[in-house]
Amino acid sequence: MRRAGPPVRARYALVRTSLREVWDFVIRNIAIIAHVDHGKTTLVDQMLRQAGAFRANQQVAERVMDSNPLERERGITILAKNTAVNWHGTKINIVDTPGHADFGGEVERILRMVDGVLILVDAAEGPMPQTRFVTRKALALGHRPIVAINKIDRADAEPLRVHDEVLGLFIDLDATHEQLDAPFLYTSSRAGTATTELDQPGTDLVPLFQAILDYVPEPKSDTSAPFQMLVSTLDFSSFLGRIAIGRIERGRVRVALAGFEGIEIGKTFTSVDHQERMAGIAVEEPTISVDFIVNNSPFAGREGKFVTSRQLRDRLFRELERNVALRVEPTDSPDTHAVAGRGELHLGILMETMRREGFEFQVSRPRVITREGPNGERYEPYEELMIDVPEEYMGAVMEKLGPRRSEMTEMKNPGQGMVRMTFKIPARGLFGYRSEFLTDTRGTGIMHHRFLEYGPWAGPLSGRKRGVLVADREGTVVAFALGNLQERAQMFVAPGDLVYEGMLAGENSRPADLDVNVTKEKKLTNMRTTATDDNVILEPPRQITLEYALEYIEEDELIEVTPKSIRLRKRQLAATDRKKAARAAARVENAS
Ligand SMILES: Nc1nc2c(ncn2[C@@H]2O[C@H](COP(=O)(O)OP(=O)(O)OP(=O)(O)O)[C@@H](O)[C@H]2O)c(=O)[nH]1
Ligand SMILES: [Mg+2]
Repeated sequence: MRRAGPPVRARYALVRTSLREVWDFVIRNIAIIAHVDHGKTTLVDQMLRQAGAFRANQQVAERVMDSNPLERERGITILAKNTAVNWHGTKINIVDTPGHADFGGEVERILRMVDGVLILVDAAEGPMPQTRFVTRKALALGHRPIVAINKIDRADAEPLRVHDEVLGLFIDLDATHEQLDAPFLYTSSRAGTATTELDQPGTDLVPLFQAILDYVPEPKSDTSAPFQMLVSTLDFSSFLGRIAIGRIERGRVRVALAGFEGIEIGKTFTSVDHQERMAGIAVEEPTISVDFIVNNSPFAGREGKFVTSRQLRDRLFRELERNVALRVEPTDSPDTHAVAGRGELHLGILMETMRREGFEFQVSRPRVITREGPNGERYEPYEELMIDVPEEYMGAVMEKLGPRRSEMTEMKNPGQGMVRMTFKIPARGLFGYRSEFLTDTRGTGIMHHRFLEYGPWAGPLSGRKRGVLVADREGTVVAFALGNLQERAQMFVAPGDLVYEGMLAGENSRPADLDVNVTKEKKLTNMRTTATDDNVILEPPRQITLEYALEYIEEDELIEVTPKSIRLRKRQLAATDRKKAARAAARVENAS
């Protein structure tokens, strides 16, 4: 897919000199990289605190760098951000990066802007798939990393084992001698301590600051040379248009630059008389795609401010200005746009942001983006899946992953009753697996996956094992009706919710879909049989989040997203239409 979009009206660029200041100063530029949740943002808090960025009595939120509301709610970093501290006269620019695999491309670009990296590895979990990815990129760029074995305060921490595993990873990734010589620190982001020797507990982060000063080279740009800057990331302002952010390799800028046409990531700005390009930055290709469709449910327009096809289209194209891994393609229908991204979280964050802005829309089931292989055959994306589970659940996991066409590539039994398994699995095979996994391991398992490579199409995969309950009419959900249904189903709706014909009301415990009346009142009689009749005890409905919904729905279903609700529905709302379609499909099947 090519990047498509309307022309940007205001083609102005402002060069942000965030990482290389105009004035001369002793500077260190460092990025903190790690697998998700290994403690990057918490460490930045402590670095800011200990370098005196806050007043002694200042109330500071935890994880200050996770400043946008979605980040705070989910407790994860979505956008890389930079901050700076002054450590005894040295200005340390710190870039906090996201650890989730969907945002790996952004980390890769950030690595081009800094002179050093701090690799954080959880002292219990050890190197995880994303640790491997960011470490590989950092080493390939020639960075000499500083390694922090973090969370050593954890009861299950095994810092020495993890130290060895990190060295093993470096060797695996063909680190140079110099890189293998990386300084190792044992840290607790939470406590704000670092030490080089495990038998001497740390008391503060001084050893970390010292390591940054000692091992991260000074930026080597030459401010008197002709100007050259590599654009590594984009931002957007409605006043300025596209904003190019990057690292100035040479020269200096005193004023904002304006009026550049068609700035893209990987392009180089130079002075006119010295036009030398720098090696470009590859922007990662999307692997999954969903349709964004104008909301045409019977409840359309009730809860959102922006609902028209025009508004939806403009909003999606505007997103392209800064969301570089995203693609938007028009389709045959003006009401539908195919939006492609790096994963369910990447697309889910866009949907969540839009609904908070007041948009209403519908989305289809995600599909993988296939490619042509070397001999013209069909290729699809494969993921590396890493699973940690207590031994007793190993069987359950393997039983489910087999039919999903996974292949185990490694199994380790590091003791303590846990098993770590690594699989190669088609991205399609993972759709809908997370919720099954959590059920199968009673919430004790941990799973992570990230894009691995394109490979030959793995063949057909079976879909959802259970059918759904479909509301057969519009109305208000009644407790009495749910009471009768819940024995054979798990509900998605609660009493008082509004439903329409074709909306999904629950999951059937059997494979078939079932049309049900969830608005059915109890027949009123003069006689009360038993007192309990009136008090149905209802199981709480299943919480449907956007990410859950994306994994859950089938091809003949849609997710209706509004600022207030997430509803699941059949594409064909009328039961009669669905029956007709099912009969037609069966005829085709019989004929073939
Ligand atoms: N025990 C312990 N927990 C920690 C430590 N550092 C961070 N945590 C916890 O780990 C969780 C994740 O911390 P974050 O700082 O958000 O991790 P992150 O690496 O920024 O995560 P992403 O940005 O989503 O990749 C939080 O619940 C922290 O409180 C530590 O040193 N010890
Ligand atoms: Mg973070």
